[in-house]
Amino acid sequence: MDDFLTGLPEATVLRDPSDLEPFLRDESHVRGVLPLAVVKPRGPSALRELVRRAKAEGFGLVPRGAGTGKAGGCVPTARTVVVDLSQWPGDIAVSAQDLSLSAPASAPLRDVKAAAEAQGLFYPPDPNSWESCALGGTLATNAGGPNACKYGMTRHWVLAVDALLEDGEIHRFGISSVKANAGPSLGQLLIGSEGVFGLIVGATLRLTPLPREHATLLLPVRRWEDLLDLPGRLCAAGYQPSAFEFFDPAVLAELRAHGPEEARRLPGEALAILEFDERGCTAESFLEGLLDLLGPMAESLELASDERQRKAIWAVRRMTSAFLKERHPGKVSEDIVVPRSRLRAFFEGLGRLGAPCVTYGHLGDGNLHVNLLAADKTDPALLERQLNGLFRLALDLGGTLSGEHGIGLAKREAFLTLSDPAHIRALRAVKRALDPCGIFNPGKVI
Ligand code: 2HG
Ligand code: ZN
Repeated sequence: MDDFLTGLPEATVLRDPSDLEPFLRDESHVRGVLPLAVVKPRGPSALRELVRRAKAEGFGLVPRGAGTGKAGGCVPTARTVVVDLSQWPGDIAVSAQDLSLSAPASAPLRDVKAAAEAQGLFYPPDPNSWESCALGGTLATNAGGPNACKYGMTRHWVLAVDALLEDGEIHRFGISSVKANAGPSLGQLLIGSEGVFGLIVGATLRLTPLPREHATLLLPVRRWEDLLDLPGRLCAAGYQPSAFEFFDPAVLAELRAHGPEEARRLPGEALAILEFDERGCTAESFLEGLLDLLGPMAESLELASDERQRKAIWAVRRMTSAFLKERHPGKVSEDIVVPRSRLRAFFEGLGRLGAPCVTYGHLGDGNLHVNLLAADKTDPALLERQLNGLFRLALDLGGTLSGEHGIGLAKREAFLTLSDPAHIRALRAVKRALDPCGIFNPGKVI
């Protein structure tokens, strides 16, 4: 077993425990165990050999992008090798004619978005980590962000997937067109599978013309409950914000008291950030219609007057997760979803649950980051009850326990316990069919 990785072609292999240490974590609260090794493949022969040796020696393969995941999907479990795809080769190529972009898993998401923009095109998925994450990680986790409330999740922007399967070869699922209907989509099955069916090494993505206008609004409110019906009311009136974020009073107060300079000026008891990006959204007529709809809430509305202001608003929103983590290192952050029509019922239920928590996030699509700030100081059995109560509440309201971060290790127990058993049986049957030797990301999700 000692030399099970000797002579691996086209790969860098790390074995020294001090080199392995940084791979034990992602950006969740979960910590993995020391892997047998970290392998950085640079070509198909490395993957072919890894699969062969994983089967022969009985170790698992844990995919890793930039390690910015929020559910522990890429942290190593027992007897695994981390497959760090950061050196996987390939270029980013845009086809303006096909409105598509192909890129390797190693491509930074920020470069993918920039390559599209350079041609006047837009790749909307925008997880909070978009400036530091790798495309591969966003595909494996089906990442989402503020723009999901208009544009949907990563999976809605993937035309084709290149993935390593258990035969040791890379296969392509999908084509460079939105119309492809030859049987059920294995590509879509792989997106968001967190590497349990195979490893995604690249993809062809769908693009759309780049929005040329943005209306970015700060909407402070005196009674924060007033925000809760607004996402639904906007939609029902034909408005579709490209982002609708919010801070509850506790998060806003903490940002204002201890956050960066720009956060200290934030108004309101609670605050929403609303953004529109359709043509004409900066025209007076559009804004007047919106003011009408907002009624008295519009009194203290602030419109970002230029791109600098818009960026400053987003900078505060984007740093909120890291800011709270720094102030409350032992916190646990969740990302439940409820349909936007059930937001009010959700917060009523959350109050009844009595778990000490603060909330911010993607109000526009009902995806809420409920943070238990003192999780590390809470009795583990009580914490588990609080989290299960939160998940059950979301499920009872027709929602789910993860909107964008995935299941990984962090939510595995809850996912297995709270899901329809038929769902888990079906997923496990697929797992057995695609990964009969159990080499792909063992111990995760299912
Ligand atoms: C965000 O929306 C991210 O800021 C991170 O999804 C959320 O850390 C979190 O809870
Ligand atoms: Zn989020």
